[in-house]
Amino acid sequence: MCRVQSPTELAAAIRAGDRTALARGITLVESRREADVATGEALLQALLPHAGGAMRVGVTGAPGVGKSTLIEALGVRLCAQGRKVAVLAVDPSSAVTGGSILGDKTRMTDLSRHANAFIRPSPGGDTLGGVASRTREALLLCEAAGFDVVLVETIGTGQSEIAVHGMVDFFLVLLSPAAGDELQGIKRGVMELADGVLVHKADGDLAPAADRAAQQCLLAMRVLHSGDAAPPPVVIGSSVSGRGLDELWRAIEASAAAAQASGAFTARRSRQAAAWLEQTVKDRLLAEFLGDPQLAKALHRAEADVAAGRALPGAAARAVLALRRRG
Ligand SMILES: Nc1nc2c(ncn2[C@@H]2O[C@H](COP(=O)(O)OP(=O)(O)OP(=O)(O)O)[C@@H](O)[C@H]2O)c(=O)[nH]1
Ligand SMILES: [Mg+2]
Repeated sequence: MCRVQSPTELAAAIRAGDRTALARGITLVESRREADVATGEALLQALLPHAGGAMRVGVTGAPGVGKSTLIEALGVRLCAQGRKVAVLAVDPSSAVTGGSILGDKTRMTDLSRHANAFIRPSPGGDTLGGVASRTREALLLCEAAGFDVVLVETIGTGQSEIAVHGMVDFFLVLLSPAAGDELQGIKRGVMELADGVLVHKADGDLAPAADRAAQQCLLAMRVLHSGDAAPPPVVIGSSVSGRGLDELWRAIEASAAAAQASGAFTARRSRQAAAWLEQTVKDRLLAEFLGDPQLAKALHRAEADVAAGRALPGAAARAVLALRRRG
């Protein structure tokens, strides 16, 4: 039986650790139905004072590098230590299909069975901005529900990495053992964002290559962070053998402790909140703009003119925006 709950009742149930209420709350804030938007915002407002208490860790890396496997292995360890672990994902492809990646959920079977774990696949959305925004809100809800670790997996590459970096306290980049040979090819931007690197799959035949890759990565990180007191940690590990996983978590905690002591932790979260506000304003302005059929048509026409070389982008943009002011 599903009774209709007010945002206050739902907030209380979420804070009391009711998983069904948490899942329902996340569905509510993910919803784009007109009727749900105000209720979702009221729920977030009620829970915001109780959010913020988790260690937020983003996990990124090339497809197949083992992000989901690591999250599961790390998650199971943390749960066994009595931590409450939530797993979220940012999947830009779900923005296109409107669906969500369930493969990760089915793969994290051990973790999903654990009483201390909560796994939520990526929300659907119109844009990456929409998906990222909903994941942030889900993250806040998980914190209010008492989860003390939130692990966020980036699915796919590119923009989702930036989006996840903008919502976590520690951004972990996974490299494959073959990365030693390919380090040049790895996007410098992602390595610059890294708060730490795990050279993954360091087991069996891959172990020697992983050691070499870690050496090269360490050198690269020293160059990238030559102005910093210390370069981000580079750990060698395997989610299959468990090698390096405790070391990895200790490195993450040490980094968070240092950032907390220096004030960088709070400053980063403040910056992220401000950037989120700005992004939301931009997204809503654009949605509002494109929601007007006449403006959308004018924009399409302008795009065709610019593409065909009949108009200059700056002048065409000004002309389209002028229509909005008149309207
Ligand atoms: N040898 C070895 N294989 C691993 C390890 N971790 C993951 N794998 C394997 O690597 C493959 C990909 O693992 P996933 O965890 O799905 O990788 P992912 O990065 O989440 O992949 P996408 O989400 O599709 O980008 C699977 O076949 C895993 O079994 C590891 O530590 N050692
Ligand atoms: Mg995965």
